[in-house]
Amino acid sequence: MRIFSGIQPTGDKHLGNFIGGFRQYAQTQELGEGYFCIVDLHSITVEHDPRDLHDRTLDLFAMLIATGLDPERSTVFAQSHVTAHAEACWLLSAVTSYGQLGRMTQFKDKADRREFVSAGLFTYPVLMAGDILLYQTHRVPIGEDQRQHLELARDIAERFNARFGKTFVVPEGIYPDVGARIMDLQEPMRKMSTTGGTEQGTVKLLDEPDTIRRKFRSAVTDSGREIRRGDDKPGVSNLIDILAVATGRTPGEIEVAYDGSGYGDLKRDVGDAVVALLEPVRGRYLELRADEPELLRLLALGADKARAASTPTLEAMYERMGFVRLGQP
Ligand code: AQP
Repeated sequence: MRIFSGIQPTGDKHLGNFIGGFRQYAQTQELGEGYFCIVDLHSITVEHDPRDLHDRTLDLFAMLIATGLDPERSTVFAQSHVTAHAEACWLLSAVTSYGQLGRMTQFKDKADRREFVSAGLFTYPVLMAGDILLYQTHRVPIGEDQRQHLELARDIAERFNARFGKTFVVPEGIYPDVGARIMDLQEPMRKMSTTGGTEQGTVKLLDEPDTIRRKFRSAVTDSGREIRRGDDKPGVSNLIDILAVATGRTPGEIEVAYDGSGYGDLKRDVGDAVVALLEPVRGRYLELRADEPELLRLLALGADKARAASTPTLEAMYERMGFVRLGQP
């Protein structure tokens, strides 16, 4: 089975990315042949600082290894090192509906928040579809926020297959049982996010332990005193989910364990559990990040493996669409 997922080297990575992304990558690499991509081409769809993109790409690569990916076993690489991704995006744009792209909620949210809306922000889901389809992917571990983009990738694969002959596996998403949508601690009606969240409500993977504890202590809770999940309790539900992920217990077990306790106890314990979860990651990350030549060696290894795996699919796309191919020189 082939597994693919991508993550952007934009902003500071946070607890939502850890639960919907990093943690799932390390788990799913055990299921088969894993491809994990730093989607740097996606990061230029909003205004970016070139120096920042460069450094954050290396930061993210170190973080992917620190959170459990094995670059010798899985293929861990940067999207811009494999030109097939940009080519596949253009070819697939021929079978992508303009109307469907305009209905993507992430596009609408991000476009609403800025004056300059790039064409890349609009076509981003086509690039993402190419990322996934190039590897004949069966499963895509992602958070709930990416569900709509994955549905679009499935539609694109089906449309291409119907029009030009079976070329792609139609991929399925894998979403975390608990924590598929981690919410901002200060505004629990919106997802924890690099660009759309609050500073105090976003727990960053590299925050100091005291900062993490403080952010949880000041988390917004709900009216009432009971520690239970429910639509009327978005803040407490979010804390229960986070504690469940950090301790390996179910949300139901946590509700029982905290019956009669106050919100203060819950917030303290979630903070401590998240510190315990992230502290070893932070240590490993700092060690890996200090050895840049080794990171570059591993990135080159990933790029070679990704090129070899994606070339046959790209060739099939060109041939089936009717392009003249020149064969091997
Ligand atoms: N709040 C979240 N809860 C659960 N999973 C999440 N993911 C992101 N936010 C949450 C998952 O993290 C993976 C990598 O995402 P990304 O960094 O490539 O892009 P994103 O989804 O756009 O993340 P951000 O930080 O929320 O960025 P912006 O600021 O662009 O909105 C994905 O699998 C995603 O589902």
